Amino acid sequence: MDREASPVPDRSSGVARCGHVALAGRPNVGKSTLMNHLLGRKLSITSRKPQTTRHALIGVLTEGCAQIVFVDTPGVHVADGRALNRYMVRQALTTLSEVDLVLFLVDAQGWRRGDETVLRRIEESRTPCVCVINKIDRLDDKQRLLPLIDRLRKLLDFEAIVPVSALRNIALEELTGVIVDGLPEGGHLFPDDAVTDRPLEFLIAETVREKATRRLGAELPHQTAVVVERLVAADGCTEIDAVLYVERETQKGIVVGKGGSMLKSIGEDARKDIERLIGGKAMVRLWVKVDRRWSDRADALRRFGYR
Ligand SMILES: Nc1nc2c(ncn2[C@@H]2O[C@H](COP(=O)(O)OP(=O)(O)OP(=O)(O)O)[C@@H](O)[C@H]2O)c(=O)[nH]1
Ligand SMILES: [Mg+2]
Repeated sequence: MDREASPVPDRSSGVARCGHVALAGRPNVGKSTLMNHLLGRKLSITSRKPQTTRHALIGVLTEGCAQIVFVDTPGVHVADGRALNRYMVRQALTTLSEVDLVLFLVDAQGWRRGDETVLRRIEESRTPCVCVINKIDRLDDKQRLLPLIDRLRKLLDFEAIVPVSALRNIALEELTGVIVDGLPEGGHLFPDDAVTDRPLEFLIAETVREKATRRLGAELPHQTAVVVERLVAADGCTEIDAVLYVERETQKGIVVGKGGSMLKSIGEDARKDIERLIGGKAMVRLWVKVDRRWSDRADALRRFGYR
């Protein structure tokens, strides 16, 4: 996705507004896709698999006087006992009370029980909330939205209810307008050319994790973490060494693939995205290591950046 593809209109005149806006919802509703498409660039990783996002990730959009600081959050789910899952849900829930506005995402296909949990937490946070009905491109009959909108109206006093398609860029301009109107007046929190608060190593590690998740789908367990061990810009090419950590030898075999073929494909997919990210050539070398039960060990979580 190119920066030029941004659906955001020019807001070069008017009152200066700035604030934090959380994207919240159950796993897989399209929070990260929506943030990327509102920003007009790929920042947060996405996949068909629920629980893709693990860290609260900031994406900054500056348009004239307005600066929106999006906070993409992990999907709120009933966490199993593992430390990683508890960390993810905590990330999402603490964000709700720290922002100026919440975008509550639901799927156009209808209300689900998982939505209820998120809604209750938003209500508790008392943060103003806009409800975004996503994936309307999947409805052949838009009339089917009406009962859902009716139901949503009764659930909470939303600032607005906006049906969109994040993936197909439908109604994103309208949504941006609604968000800007909901922001407090004030100067910008980030430099106008800022994109995120995370270092390049983080974005690269996440890109590798996305490619592994997409290539391996159901075969790859959630217990995969990626660490960039070396990042050196040399002779017009950025050299990257990264390690994928899994929890068992059998998982290692799956990620490496026959004769290393799977790992090679993941590296190739990642290289293309990384080159777009850094705007130059990259060389990506990947390794796979086993770190037993890392997703349930506090020391390992810290080492992998889950703080
Ligand atoms: N058809 C359609 N698919 C979408 C739309 N938005 C997102 N998706 C797809 O839904 C899947 C999940 O998207 P994500 O953006 O990763 O969802 P998420 O809410 O961030 O998920 P977690 O990080 O796991 O909580 C991906 O396969 C997206 O391509 C949309 O507007 N229309
Ligand atoms: Mg996500």
